[in-house]
Amino acid sequence: EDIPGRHSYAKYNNWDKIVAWTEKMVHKRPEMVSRIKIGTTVEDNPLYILKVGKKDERRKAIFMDCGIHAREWISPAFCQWFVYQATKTYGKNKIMTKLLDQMNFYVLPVFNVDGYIWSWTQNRMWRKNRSKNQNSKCIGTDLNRNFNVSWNSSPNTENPCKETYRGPAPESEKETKAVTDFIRSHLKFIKAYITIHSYSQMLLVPYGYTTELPPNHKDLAKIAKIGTDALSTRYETHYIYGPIASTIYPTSGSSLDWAYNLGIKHTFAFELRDKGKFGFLLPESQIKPTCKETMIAVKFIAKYILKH
Ligand code: ING
Ligand code: ZN
Repeated sequence: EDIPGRHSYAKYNNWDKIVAWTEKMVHKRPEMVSRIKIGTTVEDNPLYILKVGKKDERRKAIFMDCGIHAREWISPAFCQWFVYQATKTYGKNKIMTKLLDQMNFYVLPVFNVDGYIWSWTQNRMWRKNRSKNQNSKCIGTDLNRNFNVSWNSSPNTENPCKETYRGPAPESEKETKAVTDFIRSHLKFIKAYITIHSYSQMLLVPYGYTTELPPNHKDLAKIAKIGTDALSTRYETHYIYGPIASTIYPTSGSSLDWAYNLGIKHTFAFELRDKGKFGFLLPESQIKPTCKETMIAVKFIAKYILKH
């Protein structure tokens, strides 16, 4: 598995390797995995979703995205691991078999493809996408401030030179638009939205743009508690959980709040390892343990969605 130059789940893979990997996954399991091109980026790279599940589209589904922020490399690594483990353990693991027999997973392994490439080739700490801004030399919009939910309400989102620039309008970015169009057109079936970030070891629920709590807050908190407890059983990794605004910081225009207000009643944002020792530069030796523990929590959420 771990051959120099080749795709590996124990390593960070560049965009070309991830594209080749998507083809391989479809090729290996055509009855379970299909690749959907949902759009293209500013720099004309393809945005691919892998659909994992039976051919039937008309069943409960979970949408999960990784890599909305370029430098959070552990995030795409988790989406790759998830697809691999799902296909590998189907028919062997009782829970995974049940999940894939009854629901679909739409997995977007890299949301911010241009930014991810930039982080690999030019600036490891890049966060935003790579779109040009009018009347500014600064590049990029923070895709996680570009969603149409209280879009213009928080500080540091107006200035194109800030890391958290919201863009010129809600859904101004091709990447955001591709994802929101896809989710809107599959809304009837999408019962949960999961977005993977790093770092901080948190499981976040709505809202970020207000300290008010959503109607089903108690439910969400219960799922987050059991999910993080389950996650910690593997390596004793400690997670905290709670609403974005009070647990990490207030945000506007995030994908999580947008998906929730669109009507997806179960939305979760993971902030994976670590708590700052390595931060975005999480060593490759931690990829597998991080993926294994996160898988436990994601499977728990999926099981809950299937039951309710
Ligand atoms: N943190 C997230 C950010 O966009 C977050 C926190 C997650 C906010 C989900 C809103 C919704 O700032 C990182 N590390 O990107
Ligand atoms: Zn992030």
